[in-house]
Amino acid sequence: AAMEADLLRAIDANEISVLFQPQFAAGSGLLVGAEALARWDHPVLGRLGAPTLFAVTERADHTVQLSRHIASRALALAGQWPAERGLRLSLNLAAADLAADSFVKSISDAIERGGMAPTRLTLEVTEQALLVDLECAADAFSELSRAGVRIALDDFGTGFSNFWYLKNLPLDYLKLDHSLTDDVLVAPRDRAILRAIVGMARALDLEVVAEGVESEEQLAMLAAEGCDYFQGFVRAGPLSHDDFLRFASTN
Ligand code: G
Ligand code: G
Ligand code: MN
Ligand code: NA
Repeated sequence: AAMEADLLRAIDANEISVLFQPQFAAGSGLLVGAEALARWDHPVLGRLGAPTLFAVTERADHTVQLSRHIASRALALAGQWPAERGLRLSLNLAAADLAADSFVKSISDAIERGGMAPTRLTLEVTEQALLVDLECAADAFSELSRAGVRIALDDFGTGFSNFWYLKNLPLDYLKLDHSLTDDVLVAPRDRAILRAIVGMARALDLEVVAEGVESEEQLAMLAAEGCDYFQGFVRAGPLSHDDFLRFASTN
C-alpha cells in the first residue's frame, strides 16, 4: 500500500514515462507504427518495467488511473508524429480498464485530446485481461471498433487461446507471443503450429503480428510463413519518444 501511494505520487510527479517500440510490415520492412510501453523512473529503485508498475496497483481505480495517464501521454506524443506517415499507435489494456464503467468514453476522450484519428489506434488486450466480464468487454470493443479503433489479441499462445475470443470479439490482429516463434528456425513442431495459426488467422480475416523477433533468419522465416507485421530487437527495442521520432525520420 505504501508503494501504491508512491505510485500515485509518481503519476503527479511525471515519473511515468512511455517508450515506443517500432512495428514493421513483415514483407516490405516498412515502419508502420509503435507499441507504447510504460516505465516508472523511480527516484530510488531506478527504472521499473510495466509488469512491476501494474503489480503495485491493488485497487482497480488506481490501475485505471495509471492506464489513463499512460494512454493520454502516449496519445499526446503520437499527436506529434508526421501525419502523412499514417503511423499506428498500440496501447496495452489491463483487466481493470475493461471493467471500468467509462472505458469506451475514456478511450474516446483520450483520442480526441491527442488529436489522432481513431483509425490509427490499436488496443492490445491479453486473454488475462479478458478474464473479466467478457460480454461487457465484447460490447465495448464493438463500439470502439465501429469508431475505427483496431483490436489486437496480445500474447496469443500463452493463455488458453480460447476460441471464444476469436468467435465473439471484433478482433483485427493476433499478436503471437514470442514463445511461439522463438524456435521456429530449429523446431519443426513450432513451425507447424505457426503455420496452423497463420492459416486460421487468414480464414478469420485477422492479421498476424510477431513480437520478440531477434534475428534476420527468424524474420525471413516468419515473413515466409505469412506473418503480416513484426516488432523486436532485430530492428529496434523500446525507444524514448525523441529516439522514436529520429528513428521514424530515417526509416
Ligand atoms: O516492455 P515491458 O517489458 O515493460 O513489457 C512487459 C509487459 O508489460 C508487456 O506484456 C506489455 O504488454 C505490458 N505493458 C507495457 N506497457 C503497458 C501499459 O501501459 N499498460 C498495460 N496494461 N500493460 C503494459
Ligand atoms: O505487450 P508485449 O508482451 O508485447 O510487450 C513486449 C515486451 O517484449 C516488452 O517487454 C519489450 O521490452 C519486450 N521485447 C521487445 N522486443 C523484444 C525482443 O526482440 N526480444 C525480447 N526477448 N523481448 C522483447
Ligand atoms: Mn502488448
Ligand atoms: Na505480447
